[in-house]
Amino acid sequence: MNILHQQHEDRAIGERSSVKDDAIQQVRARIQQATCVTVLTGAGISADSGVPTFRGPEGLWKNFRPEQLASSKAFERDPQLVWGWYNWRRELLATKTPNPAHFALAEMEGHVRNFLLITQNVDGLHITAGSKRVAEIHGNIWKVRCTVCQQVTINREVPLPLLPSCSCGGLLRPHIVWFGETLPAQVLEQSFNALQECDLLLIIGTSGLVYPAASFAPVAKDHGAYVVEVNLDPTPHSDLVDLSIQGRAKDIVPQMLSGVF
Ligand code: BJW
Ligand code: ZN
Repeated sequence: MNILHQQHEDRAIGERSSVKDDAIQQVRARIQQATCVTVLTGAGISADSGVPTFRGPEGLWKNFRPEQLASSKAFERDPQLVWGWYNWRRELLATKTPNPAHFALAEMEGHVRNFLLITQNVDGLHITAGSKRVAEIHGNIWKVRCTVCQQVTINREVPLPLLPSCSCGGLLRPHIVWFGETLPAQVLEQSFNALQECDLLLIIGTSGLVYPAASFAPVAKDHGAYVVEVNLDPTPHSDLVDLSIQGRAKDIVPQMLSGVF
């Protein structure tokens, strides 16, 4: 019991700064030893750039019901309503820039031989920050897809017409994975390969509630990876991971990488 308690204490590293410094030092050592690193990010990393998260007191789902806006049924029922919501988000995102956590991860990929950044975020901020080895598993808000010919194109027009159309005449939709839709097979395969091969998995700013990303921590752990979580709050994965560091991504992530390379 004592050992379990101690392990729990070790994992749940909160505001005690010397303990947190030790934890960050441990992560630095793990990064230095690792030849294969995988990173999973969620809305929390972009929260530090002023992008709203989905859940929580200020989250998008507080004011909008996911099934009304983020499902193919909702789009079939009322595409103008759905495009209105995406136009609002595109307008907001057009004003946002990457923060030090995005930049630190972009720098990290240049120093690790096998590296993959898996992101659930659709905001494109990792790519703006310079990350190249990125798997955007839920799509990208700056891409549109034709519902008829399926062609995907980059489109940064803000706002788009409420019923935007493709050159073939078909209705365009956001190139985003909605609830009940499957993730693109190629990025999913790439992600599972990286999770199974990595020595170190860093999980940053996700509530760990949405599948299949919610299964990534157990998959990596089962394949022998050392798993570190960075989040403002405890998550359903906090007891599973090797190290759970509580704090803001923009502060913790650059500290984890500082002086390592
Ligand atoms: C900070 C911070 C700071 C804040 N620093 N940290 C198995 C079991 C049960 C259900 C399912 C299952 N398999 C599939 C499902 C159904 C469904 C699902 O998971 N439902 C759950 C809700 C239960 N999954 C799907 O439908 C997926 N499709 C699929 O699996 O297909 C096959 C299939 C279908 C149906 C049945 C079975 C199989 C598709 C999921 C697509 C999710 N899409 C969304 C919306 C896109 C719309 C859009 O953006 O326009 O993607 S949902 C939303 O949640 C968005 C996010 O990417 C995703 C994850 O959210 P995230 O990133 O974790 O954000 P938050 O807000 O939840 O958390 C933020 C965190 O940051 C918090 O922890 C904060 O504490 C922290 N934080 N500030 C550090 N500064
Ligand atoms: Zn088309």
